[in-house]
Amino acid sequence: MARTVTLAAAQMGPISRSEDRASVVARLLAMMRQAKAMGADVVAYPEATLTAFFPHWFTEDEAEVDAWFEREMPGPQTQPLFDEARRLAIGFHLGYCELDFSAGRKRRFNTSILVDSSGTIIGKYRKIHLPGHSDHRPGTPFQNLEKRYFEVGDLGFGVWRAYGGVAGMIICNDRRWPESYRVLGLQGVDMVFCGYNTPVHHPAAPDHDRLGQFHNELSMQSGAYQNSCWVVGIAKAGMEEGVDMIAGSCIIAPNGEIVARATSADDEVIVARCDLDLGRSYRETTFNMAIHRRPEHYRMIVERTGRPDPG
Ligand code: ING
Repeated sequence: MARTVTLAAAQMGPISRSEDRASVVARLLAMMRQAKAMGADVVAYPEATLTAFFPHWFTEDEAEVDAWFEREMPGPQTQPLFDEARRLAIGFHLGYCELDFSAGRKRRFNTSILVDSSGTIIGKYRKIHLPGHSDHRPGTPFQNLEKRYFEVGDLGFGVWRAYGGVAGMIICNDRRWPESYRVLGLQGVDMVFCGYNTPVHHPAAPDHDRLGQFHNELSMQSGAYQNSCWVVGIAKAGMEEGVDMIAGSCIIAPNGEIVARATSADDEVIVARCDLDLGRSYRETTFNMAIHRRPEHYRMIVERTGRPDPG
C-alpha cells in the first residue's frame, strides 16, 4: 500500500510591525481553508510566522522583545488555528517565537511545532543554527540579531510518526547545514518542514545576493536528495519593514526535484501529492547508509584530517 500524503506550503507575504496577531491568524486561517480545498492533509507555515521578523532590528527594551513571543501555544490568539485544523481535519506546521519558563528562568527560542488533524501538538523543534550576531551594528541597512534574541535550541533534531509517515523540522539557517538533514535522515525521516525568513540582501556578503534563490533551492534540494526525503520550504516573503525577503516556497521530492514552487512574494498556497515511498529506491541503493556509510570510515577520515599537513 503506497504511503501518500498531500502537503501544502502556505507562504506568507510581509507582516508589518503594527499588524496584530488576530490579523495574521486570519491570514493563516484563510490559507488553511484554501489548502484544505486544494486537497491538502497538512499545511506548513513559515518561520516566526505570527509577527514581523523582529531580529532585523535592534532594541534593548525587554518588554518590546517579549511582545514578539508567545507565552503559551496554543494561546488565546492562536487557538483558532487549532480549532479550525480540528474542524477541517488537517494537520499543520507552525513557526513562532517561544517564551519558555520550564527551566526556572525566562528562555527565548525560535521554535516550530507539528500539529495533527485533531489539533494536538505532536512535535516541537527549537532552532539550532542561529545566524547573524548579538551586538548592535547600526551601520547596516538591517541586522540579524537572532543570536541576541534567541537561545540555541535544546531539543536536537527530532522526528515523529505523523501524517502517515515520519516527519521532522528544521528552521531557516539550519537548511544551509547538511548536518540538519543528516541527523533526521539517520532517523528515517520521510518529510522535513523548513520555514524561513531570508533577506535578498546579505549585508556581510553583498556579492552573494544574486545567488540567494539558487542557494535556497540548492540547500534544500541537496538535503532532500542526500537523505532520500521530501523537503517543504516555506517563506515569509516580500518587502517587510524595509527588508526585501526572498520567496520561492517549494516542495521538493526525495530525488531532489522541485515539484511545486510559489510564483509570488505574497500569501500563496502551493500543494503536492507526495509519495512517501519515493525515497525508498534511493535509501536501498545510492544512499544505503548501512553498507555505504560506515562509521569506522569517518573515524579514520577525522583522524587523518585532524593531522597537521604531512608536508
Ligand atoms: N535567515 C537567513 C537564512 O539563513 C542568512 C540568514 C541569509 C544567512 C543568507 C546566510 C545567508 O536564510 C534566517 N532567519 O536564518
